[in-house]
Amino acid sequence: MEHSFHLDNLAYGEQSSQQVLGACPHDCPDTCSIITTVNNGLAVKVQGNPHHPNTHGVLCNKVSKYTERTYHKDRILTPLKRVGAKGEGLFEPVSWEEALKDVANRLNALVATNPLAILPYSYGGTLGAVQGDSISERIFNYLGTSDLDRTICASAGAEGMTYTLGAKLGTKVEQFANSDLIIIWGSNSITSNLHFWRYAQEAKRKGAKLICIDPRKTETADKCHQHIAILPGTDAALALSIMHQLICNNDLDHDYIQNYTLGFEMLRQEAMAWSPEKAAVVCGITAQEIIALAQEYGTCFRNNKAAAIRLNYGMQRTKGGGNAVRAVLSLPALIGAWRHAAGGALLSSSSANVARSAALQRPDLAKVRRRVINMTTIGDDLLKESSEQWGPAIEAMIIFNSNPAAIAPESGKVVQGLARENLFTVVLEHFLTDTTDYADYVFPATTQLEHWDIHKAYGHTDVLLNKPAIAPLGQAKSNTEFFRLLAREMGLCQGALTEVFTESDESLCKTAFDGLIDWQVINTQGFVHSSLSDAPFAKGQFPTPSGKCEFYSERLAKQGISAIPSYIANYELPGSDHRYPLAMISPPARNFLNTTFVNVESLLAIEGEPYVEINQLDADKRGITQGDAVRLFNDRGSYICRAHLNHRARAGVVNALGIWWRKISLAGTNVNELTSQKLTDMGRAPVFYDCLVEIEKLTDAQFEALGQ
Ligand SMILES: Nc1nc2c(c(=O)[nH]1)N[C@H]1C(S)=C(S)[C@@H](COP(=O)(O)OP(=O)(O)OC[C@H]3O[C@@H](n4cnc5c(=O)[nH]c(N)nc54)[C@H](O)[C@@H]3O)O[C@H]1N2
Ligand SMILES: Nc1nc2c(c(=O)[nH]1)N[C@H]1C(S)=C(S)[C@@H](COP(=O)(O)OP(=O)(O)OC[C@H]3O[C@@H](n4cnc5c(=O)[nH]c(N)nc54)[C@H](O)[C@@H]3O)O[C@H]1N2
Ligand SMILES: [Mo]
Repeated sequence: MEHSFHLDNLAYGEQSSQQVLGACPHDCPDTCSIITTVNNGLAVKVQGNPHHPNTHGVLCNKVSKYTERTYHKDRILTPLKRVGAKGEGLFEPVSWEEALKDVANRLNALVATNPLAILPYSYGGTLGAVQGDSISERIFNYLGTSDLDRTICASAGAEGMTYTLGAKLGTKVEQFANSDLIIIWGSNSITSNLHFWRYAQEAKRKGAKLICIDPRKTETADKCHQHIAILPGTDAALALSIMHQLICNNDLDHDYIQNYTLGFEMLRQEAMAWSPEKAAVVCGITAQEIIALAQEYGTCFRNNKAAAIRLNYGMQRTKGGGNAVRAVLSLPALIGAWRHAAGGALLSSSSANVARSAALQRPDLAKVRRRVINMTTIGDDLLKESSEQWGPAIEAMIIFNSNPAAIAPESGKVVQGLARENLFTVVLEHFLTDTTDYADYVFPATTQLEHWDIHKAYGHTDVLLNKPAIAPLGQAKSNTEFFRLLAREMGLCQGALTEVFTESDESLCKTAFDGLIDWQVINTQGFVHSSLSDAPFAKGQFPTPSGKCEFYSERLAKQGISAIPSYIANYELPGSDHRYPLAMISPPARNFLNTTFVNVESLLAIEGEPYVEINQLDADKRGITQGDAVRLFNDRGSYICRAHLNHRARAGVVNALGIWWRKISLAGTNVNELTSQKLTDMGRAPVFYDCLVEIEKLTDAQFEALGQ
C-alpha cells in the first residue's frame, strides 16, 4: 500500500493489518484522533485513538460509520458533466483532462474580462488546513477573484468573544472535569460536543451541579440537574439579569473587576435595568429561575468554587447573537471565575493553535483588492445584476467542502440563483448533493481516509495530523490536487509561481504549522498539545487592546454598535406577526453533521424522516396529532415534515432538527426554505434561530398530492 504507515506501538486488529493515524475532519469542536485499520488496502474500521486524551478512544456514532460513508455505493468516482437542465442532476462521465480543460478555459475567459465574476464557495466539509483553503486560495488571490466572507456558522459569537476576551480562548476543555458548577448554555453537548460531555459527567460524579439553558429540552438537558427553557434570542437579557442579582447580592470579585476589567460602571448601569421580573417576561421563564441561577453562580464566588460556562454557537444565531455572547462572557469576570483553572467559560479555543494561514493562502499574491461576498446572503447575491457599485454579477462558482443549496438560509432563492443559465458552476464532492444538481461539472473528491491533512481544533487545544489510510477511490482526487491541476491547466505555473501552485499535500501539512509544532512528534503520535496554560486569564492578561476583559469595547463604540453588552430583540419576535405565531429553531440532528451523513443508510435509519417537535398545546390548537404530516410556512417558503409531539418543545417554540437533503426529505424541501438572510449584530452572520412560522396539518390527500 503506497499510502499506509505502520504503527508498531499500537497493537490493534489482526497482525497483518495496518493502523493509520488520522484526524476527524468534521465541523465539530471535538476534532478526534482516529485510527483506521487497513486490511489489504481496504479500510475496515475506524476507532478513536485511546492515546489522545480528548478522544479517549471513543468516536461518535456518525464517525464510527466512516467506512460506510467512504465506500458508499453512491460515491462519485469520475468527473461528471451536466447533460440535463440545471437542478435535474443529470450527468455523464467525462475524463479529468477534458473537464479540466473546459473549466480552465471558462475561468480564463472570465479572468480576462473581470475576475471578480468568479466566486469560490467553501466551508466546513473538512476543517483541515490543507484540504480547506490552501492551494485554492493561492489561486484565487493570484487571480483576484471575489472572496468569500465565511460567516455561516460562528462569526457572530467569534466577534462577540474577541471584543470581550480578545481572542478565541477560554477554559481548557479537560478542566471541566474539575468544575463545581457547569452551565451548559446554548449547546447540546451530547449531540455536538460529546467529548466535552465526558468531562462534564466526570464533574457530575464528583458532585458538580449541571444546569442547561436551552429553549429545547435536549438529550443533554435531560441529564442535567436543571433545565431553563428560555425563548430563542433572549440570552443577553438573562445574563444581564444574573448580573443584576450578583450586583444586588454583592457577589462580586471587586479585586478582579478593579484590576482586570474595563467598563464595570457602565455594565452595572445596564444590568440594573434588568430585574429578574423584567427579564423573566422577555425570556419566557420565571423570575424565580433567574434568582436561583444567580444565587447558584454567586455562591461559587462566596465559597471559592469553580463555576464554568460551556456556551456554544446555538445562542448566537439570532439578531443579537454577538451581544448575547458578550453578555454571557462578561459573567466569569464579575465573580473572578477565571482565577480557577476549572472556572471561566469556553466558546471556542481556536486561537490556541492558529495555523500559518498567510503561508498557506498567500494573500500577498493578490494584485488587486478582492470583492468580499457574504456566504450567508448567497441567495440574494446570486440574483444580483452587475452594477457600478456591486461590480459584476457572479458568473462562476467553484464550490467545495460545502452544500449551499441546503445549508444557506432562504434556500428558495439560493436554488433560484444556482439555476441561472448564465452561471458556470463547478463542484468538488463525494456525493451528488442538492448543490451538485445545479453543477456544470462535478469532480470526485477524496475523503479523509484518502488524503493528507492537518487540523487545529475549536473545542480543545491540540493539533492533529491525518495521514492517508487508503488509495483514492476511483478517479477521486483531493481538493488540493484538483487546484494544482487547475492552476497548471490555466497556465499559472510559470517561473517562481510554479512552486506556489504545486506544493504537495505533505509539504502543505508542514507549512501549516511550520515552527509552531514538532513535526516529529505529530508524525509519530498523530497529535501535539499546544501550550495554552491552565487558567489563562487568572491574572487578567486578556489579549484585548486594553489588556482587560472589555465589558466596554471602544472598538464596538467606533462602529456604532452598543459598546456595553445589551439585549437586542429578535428580528422576528414572537407575537410581532399574528400570521406566524411560532418561533422556530433548527439545531443539529444527532446522527447527521449539517448535511453530511444524511445519505448514510444506517444513520438515516436512526433519524427516520424530517420532523418538527411541537408542544402539546400548540399542536392541539392546530388539530395536529403525533406523526401527522405538517407544513411549516412563512413568507419565504414551506417545509413539509412530520409532527413529533414531545416534552422537548416548549410552548411557542418549535424545533425542526437537522439540515436534511432536499432530495432526501418530504416534498423536496428542507428547513432553510424558511430561514431568512438577515444578519446578526456582529460578524455578518445568519440568524437561523430567529425565524417565525405557522404550522398546519396536511390531510392525507394534500400529502399525497405532494408526491409522497
Ligand atoms: N451531531 C452533530 N454534531 C454537530 C453538528 C451537527 O450537525 N450534528 N454541527 C456542528 C457544527 S457546524 C456546529 S457549529 C456545532 C454547533 O454546536 P452547538 O451550537 O453547540 O449546537 P447544538 O449542539 O445544537 O447546540 C445548540 C443548542 O442551542 C439551542 N438554542 C437554539 N437557539 C438558542 C438560543 O437562542 N439560546 C440558547 N441558549 N440556546 C439556543 C438549541 O436548541 C441547541 O440545543 O456543532 C457541530 N456538531
Ligand atoms: N437551518 C440551519 N441551517 C444551518 C445550520 C443550522 O443550525 N440550522 N447550521 C449552519 C452551520 S453551523 C454550518 S457550519 C453550515 C454547514 O454547512 P457546510 O459546511 O456546507 O456543511 P455540510 O452540509 O456538511 O456540507 C459539507 C459538504 O462537503 C463535502 N465534503 C466533505 N469533505 C470534503 C472534501 O474533502 N472535499 C470536498 N470537495 N468536499 C468535501 C461533504 O460531502 C458535504 O456535502 O450550515 C449552516 N446551516
Ligand atoms: Mo457550524
